[in-house]
Amino acid sequence: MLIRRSTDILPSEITTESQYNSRRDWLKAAGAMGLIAGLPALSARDAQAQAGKLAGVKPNAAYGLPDGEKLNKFDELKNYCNFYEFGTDKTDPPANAKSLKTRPWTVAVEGEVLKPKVFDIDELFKLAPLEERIYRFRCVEAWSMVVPWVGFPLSALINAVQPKGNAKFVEFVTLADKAQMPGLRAGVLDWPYTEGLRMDEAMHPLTLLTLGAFGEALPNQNGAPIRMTIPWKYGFKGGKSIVKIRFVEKEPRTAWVKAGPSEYGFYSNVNPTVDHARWTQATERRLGEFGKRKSLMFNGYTDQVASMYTGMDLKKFF
Ligand SMILES: Nc1nc2c(c(=O)[nH]1)N[C@H]1C(S)=C(S)[C@@H](COP(=O)(O)O)O[C@H]1N2
Ligand SMILES: [Mo]
Repeated sequence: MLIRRSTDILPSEITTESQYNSRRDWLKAAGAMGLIAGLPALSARDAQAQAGKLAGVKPNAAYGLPDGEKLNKFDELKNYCNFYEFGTDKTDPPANAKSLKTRPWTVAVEGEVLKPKVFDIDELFKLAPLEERIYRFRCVEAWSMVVPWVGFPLSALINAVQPKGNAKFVEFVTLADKAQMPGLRAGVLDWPYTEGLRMDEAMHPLTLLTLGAFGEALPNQNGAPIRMTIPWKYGFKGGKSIVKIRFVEKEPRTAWVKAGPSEYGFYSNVNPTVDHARWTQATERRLGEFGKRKSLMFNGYTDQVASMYTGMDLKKFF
């Protein structure tokens, strides 16, 4: 498959998935040998050959390929999507999201903060250094992927706007534009799609304000130009195509909690011991694999996140 989408490129310029993956293998080996510090993610030659790529992305060695895992393919991320604003079938967003206009784009950051601000998307791209981080990604529907996301910790944005002491939660509001999003005609959710995190979760270093994947800006169907990735939670926590970030005192009622309070909780931590009302969460199917694998508590991120939930009954706060 082609990483670049433009039609006027020479065959010699095309970067294949396997070339991308072999570069990744090299980066992983180099990282293990301590060679990566200060190395730009792409050589000047690469940057020229791959005009669609994001410039200046550095792999964060602390979030390399998890042991025993394999990257999914960019095509799998692009072609198997949940983005109900463009339709409820997995192939609707890749077919319909072409109409999404991602420039100009602003994100209003407001609520209980000292410095509310409307950010232009291109300003956000420059707010903090862009990192590549490979995360496991687990959908509540019991499928999963391993994805190299690009972005920076949400904490960088939070620190820039200075939340007040009474800001206990962060709410993410995503675009709901009937002119661009054919799925809004269906009342499957109470639009706009909203999500939220507790403040400590939002400040957690794993919580990634996400602007790209596989070295490129996000494809429209994956939530361009800006989405959230919270790797220890089910995928639906990661709202796509965000237009507003609000700091609030009370736990926000999210779109999925409104749609099915007995099926979707606010916390939504990946938890193989708490089944969804209609199916098991003990196992999952990794895209590209046959059969099932066992799901991991907190999606494998227990060491980093469990302390945030000490003393909480995770069957009650699911
Ligand atoms: N705005 C919006 N964001 C969304 C969704 C959606 O329907 N609308 N679906 C969620 C769900 S259920 C999942 S699993 C992930 C899917 O992300 P992906 O298609 O990029 O893998 O996006 C999440 N973010
Ligand atoms: Mo999902």
